[in-house]
Amino acid sequence: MAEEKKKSADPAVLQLLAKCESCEGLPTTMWDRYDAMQPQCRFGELGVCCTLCFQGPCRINPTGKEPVRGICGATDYTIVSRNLLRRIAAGTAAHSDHGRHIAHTLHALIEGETDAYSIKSEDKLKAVAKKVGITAEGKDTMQLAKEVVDLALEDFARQDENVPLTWLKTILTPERMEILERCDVVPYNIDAMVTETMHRTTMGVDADPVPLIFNGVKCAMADLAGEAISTDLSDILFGVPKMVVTQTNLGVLKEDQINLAMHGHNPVLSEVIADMADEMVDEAKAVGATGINLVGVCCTGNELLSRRGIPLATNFASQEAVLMTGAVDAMIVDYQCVMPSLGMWAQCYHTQLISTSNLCRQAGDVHIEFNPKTAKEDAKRIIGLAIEAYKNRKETDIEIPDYRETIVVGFSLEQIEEILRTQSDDPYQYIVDQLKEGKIKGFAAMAGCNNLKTCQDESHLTLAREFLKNDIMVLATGCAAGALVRGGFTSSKATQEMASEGLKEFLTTLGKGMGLEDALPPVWHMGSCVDNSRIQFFMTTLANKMGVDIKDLPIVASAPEDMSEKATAIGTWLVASGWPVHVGIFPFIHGSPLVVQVAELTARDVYGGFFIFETDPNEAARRLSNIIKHRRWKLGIDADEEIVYPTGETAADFFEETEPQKANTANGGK
Ligand code: NFS
Ligand code: SF4
Repeated sequence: MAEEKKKSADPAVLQLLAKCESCEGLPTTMWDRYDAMQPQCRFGELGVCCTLCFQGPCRINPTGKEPVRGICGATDYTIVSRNLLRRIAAGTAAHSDHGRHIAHTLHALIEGETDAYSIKSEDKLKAVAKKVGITAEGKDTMQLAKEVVDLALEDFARQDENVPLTWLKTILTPERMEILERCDVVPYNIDAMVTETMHRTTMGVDADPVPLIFNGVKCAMADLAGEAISTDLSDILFGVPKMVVTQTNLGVLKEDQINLAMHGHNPVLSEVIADMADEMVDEAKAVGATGINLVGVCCTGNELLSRRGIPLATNFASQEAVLMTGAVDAMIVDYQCVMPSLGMWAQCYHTQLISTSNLCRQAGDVHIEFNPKTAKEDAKRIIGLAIEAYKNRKETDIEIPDYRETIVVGFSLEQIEEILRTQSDDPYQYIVDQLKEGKIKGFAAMAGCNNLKTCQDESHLTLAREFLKNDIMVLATGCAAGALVRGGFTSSKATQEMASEGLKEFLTTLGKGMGLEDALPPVWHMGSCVDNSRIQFFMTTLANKMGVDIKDLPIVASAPEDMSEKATAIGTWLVASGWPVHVGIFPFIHGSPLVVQVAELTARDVYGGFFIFETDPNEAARRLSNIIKHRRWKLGIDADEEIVYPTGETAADFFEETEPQKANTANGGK
């Protein structure tokens, strides 16, 4: 019998899954449902199933036998690229709608319609204003904020197709802007890009994969702008993350306190809940609890973790496990990556599942519609429900796995610059010098989700371990960051145990510079998924310093456990910005050799960035590390003898006997 596949790298999750297996009458877990779903549809997996019109579903035979066209005549590349584009549009819609909601909240504050918020970072407001070309002189804070938010909202409303998105221009090198202009992929309006993508891909519009894919890139660039708006405005409203020591994993739930788990993506409500919780401690005590314990899940969790040091309970795949502890009095969800199964798990316990956005209702939820104008009252009602629910807790249900990791997080770009300034007045020159000296060989941005096609978190941990061995600094966001904090990668102990000599020296110097006894962690948690814009801004600034473009920097990106459409949008703008991007789960495009070729090869000729589809994390780490070598060699930093190709393959790869192309067998299937 085949050995049972390991479900998670996190022992806390394994403990709860084992508890559930031994219990009668509990609902299924995501792992059960994954198994029940096997074998999954090969047509869907290859992206060759079309349901764009009701003549379908049509599916193309990937072996080249009939049918090679859908009923309307669409071939594999048309179907695959249309499906791909719709995923990019969905991801863009999600990120940018999130940005818009923050903008509306800021707007409500400026108009005096809410007392729940304030401008927490005037410095950031000024910095953002400067970045987008607004002068601060002679303007009071609210006036300046109004001009910034109006300009942000204009990126959703502009009708002049010749004016690029303001937030896009600020985050790309001049050379990159030119490349994008040459390819005609500079968006002027975020919403219009989503609309155009949906229009172009509707039945009987674009059938040519080339303009289709370029349109996908254009839409993804709008996604980048939407993310940058989200990050910038959130920092203005809620403060810029600073280094903070805190804890993570399911052991952060407390048996003697009211546990509120905040899940989703948008910090507008969770920030107010965090403000209000202090005011309600007496009410919590009145029902016998010793206090109110806030924890985060997924990216709302990452936002709270970065700005307030509120412990992160877990990441995407184990969101059900948070409820399985039986210790959560209320789970509050805003939107995105909220599994529809949460309702049935909440119903097994005393847990209140509280939805707060009319975009994201759940079966079995209590719905408290969040509104910036009534945010404080909304937050209090929510906490009140949790306190009520606590009375119904059953001691026998409770099992909080005793796993807690102490972590250092909060690496906003502003924080990173402050750290580097302890060594030099010119923080970016300092990085350049360190790269040249070889203390650090490059940077790996690790992002993206969990995906049950692989053991939870395992690929994230493997890749990070390999990067750190090779003097490559890791910058992490989203559920990749969630995996790495729980996996013990964000402490000075991790630096001692896992970092190469050069990296260790670099991090120890910086730690000392900050007046710490120990080294900084070797993985810098930079925030939620929209905060990938922080990483992009970092690298654009570094490239400008060096007088090169992102395509020249010794940097790579990896989403080893990608799951969401949002990850597809991010991967696409990264590639179009010049990043090599590894993806560990095949994104439903391998039914069209042409689309795969565009993603892996043509993209490199056009943008300098490209995708690597590789399910084996060790192999991915090898190629990504090689790409960093290659780029260093091209920059003239290292004159290595070994020939490494831009895609990370070495000469040996082409001569050794290799396994048959994995690309033809998506996710190891047949
Ligand atoms: Ni990103 Fe965050 Fe996690 Fe993936 Fe979902 S929570 S926005 S999409 S699963 S990283
Ligand atoms: Fe089939 Fe064409 Fe309709 Fe798609 S658009 S379902 S390929 S007929």
